[in-house]
Amino acid sequence: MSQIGVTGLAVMGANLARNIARRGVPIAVHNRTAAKMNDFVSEFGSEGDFTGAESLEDFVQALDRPRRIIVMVKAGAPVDGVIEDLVPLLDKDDIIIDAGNSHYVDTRRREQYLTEKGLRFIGTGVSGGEEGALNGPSIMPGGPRAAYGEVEEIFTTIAAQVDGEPCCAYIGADGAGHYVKMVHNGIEYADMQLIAEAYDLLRFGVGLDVPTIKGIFDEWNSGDLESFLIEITATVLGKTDEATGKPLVDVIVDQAEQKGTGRWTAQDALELGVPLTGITEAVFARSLSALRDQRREASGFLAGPKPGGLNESLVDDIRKALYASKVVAYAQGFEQMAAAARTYDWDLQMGELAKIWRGGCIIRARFLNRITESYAEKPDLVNLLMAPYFRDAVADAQDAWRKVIISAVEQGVAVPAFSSSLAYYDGYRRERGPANLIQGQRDFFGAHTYRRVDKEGSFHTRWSQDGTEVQSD
Ligand code: NBP
Repeated sequence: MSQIGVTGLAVMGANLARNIARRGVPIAVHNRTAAKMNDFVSEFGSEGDFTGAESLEDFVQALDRPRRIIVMVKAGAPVDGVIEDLVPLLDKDDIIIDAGNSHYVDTRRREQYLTEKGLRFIGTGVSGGEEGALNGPSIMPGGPRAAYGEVEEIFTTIAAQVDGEPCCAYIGADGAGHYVKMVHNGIEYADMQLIAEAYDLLRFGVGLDVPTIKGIFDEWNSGDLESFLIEITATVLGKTDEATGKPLVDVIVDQAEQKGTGRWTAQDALELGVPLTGITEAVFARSLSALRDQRREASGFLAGPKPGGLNESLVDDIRKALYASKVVAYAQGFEQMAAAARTYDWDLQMGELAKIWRGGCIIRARFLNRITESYAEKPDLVNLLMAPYFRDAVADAQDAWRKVIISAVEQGVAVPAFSSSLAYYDGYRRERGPANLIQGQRDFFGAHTYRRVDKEGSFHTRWSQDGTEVQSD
């Protein structure tokens, strides 16, 4: 009998199944299109104890009870379809694990539905792409804690390991795991956009060639910015296109696609009222990149400075600007998770989250240790920028950060994530901002009332009458 099963053998499910089998865990495998399962078993069957099942019935029968079934199919309706097909075949307390990129709202709904049916549901985020799934991903499981206890050993064994600790920890009830994975992906969007802006400035502001920029990213990867994304940026920049002999980046179309997790993160930030500017700008930047035909036309129509001529001394300032903006993107992402924890009643352990992102996942970075340390020092930290380490890091970087943004604006190089991060920083550190004026305007046209700094209560000025102020409660 198999200890666990995986249904859905596209790239992620196949690699996760191989990862599990390679750790000596007997595993059953299934795919809607049976031929894919048969091909999989022929190719990788020697890597472990696989039981291939052509039907869902055979798959379920091959599993020890309580059954543990990982569903790794396309997010959305296919997950519901697989759940519907599985439910009549399962027994009380069996566990369905949705390890795809499901929206946390769907996960909450599915968990409630399956609980009513006497089944248990774990919605788990899995990060690290195909390579991570095979060699050790970062795993973010949510659902009933007792159910997690039944998969913990397998999950922690297959997860990436950093300093002897698995990059897997129980996140919280119902949709918490998928929520945290969603924000992880949002941070990934911001991180990628910031790196792209740095590249753009180096390339078209400073005027460096691609091999030189590759070298700069290699160098940055040995300092505070050390991370998977900086590392692969250097690798991508170092790749030459065989057909043309040009750097591969120069023949790749400049339209970034998206599968939706960044957009979900931004949408939820709007719902929660969290100022998630960095991630949201990154989503919008991808949307703008998609307008390729319009951009092509506008490039010959709209006026602006021609980029170029920035001094090479700006290179290190760009590194500092990237670091400071990245701190802001993480601060905002963590702020959003804290707001979600309050709203959805999850006991999220912020330091633990940073810890399980240190390995396996796309945003793995040296920097994450600092986040874990900051939360260890102050578990109720309201914002990462208020941690002494990050306060000092941003203070050190801020002159360079401002200089880079000023130069970018002068040169006409769009740096939406750099500049929105700085705007957030400047807004956050203001004791008194300009929203008093907005309240005055709202009271003028809609009698929405305002509060005063010197008295309790709500007030309204009779703007279009005698101009006197009245207290409304
Ligand atoms: P895909 O997202 O491309 O999904 C393909 C799989 O879904 C195949 O096994 C396919 O079966 C199955 N499937 C579909 Br489509 N509709 C189905 C249905 N109605 N009933 C049953 N099975 C159905 O696979 P993936 O790229 O491996 O990703 C799997 C999950 O992991 C997704 O949620 C994805 O967002 C997430 N994820 C992906 C990555 C990554 O790097 N790719 C990283 C992290 C998370 P078939 O063979 O019969 O068509």
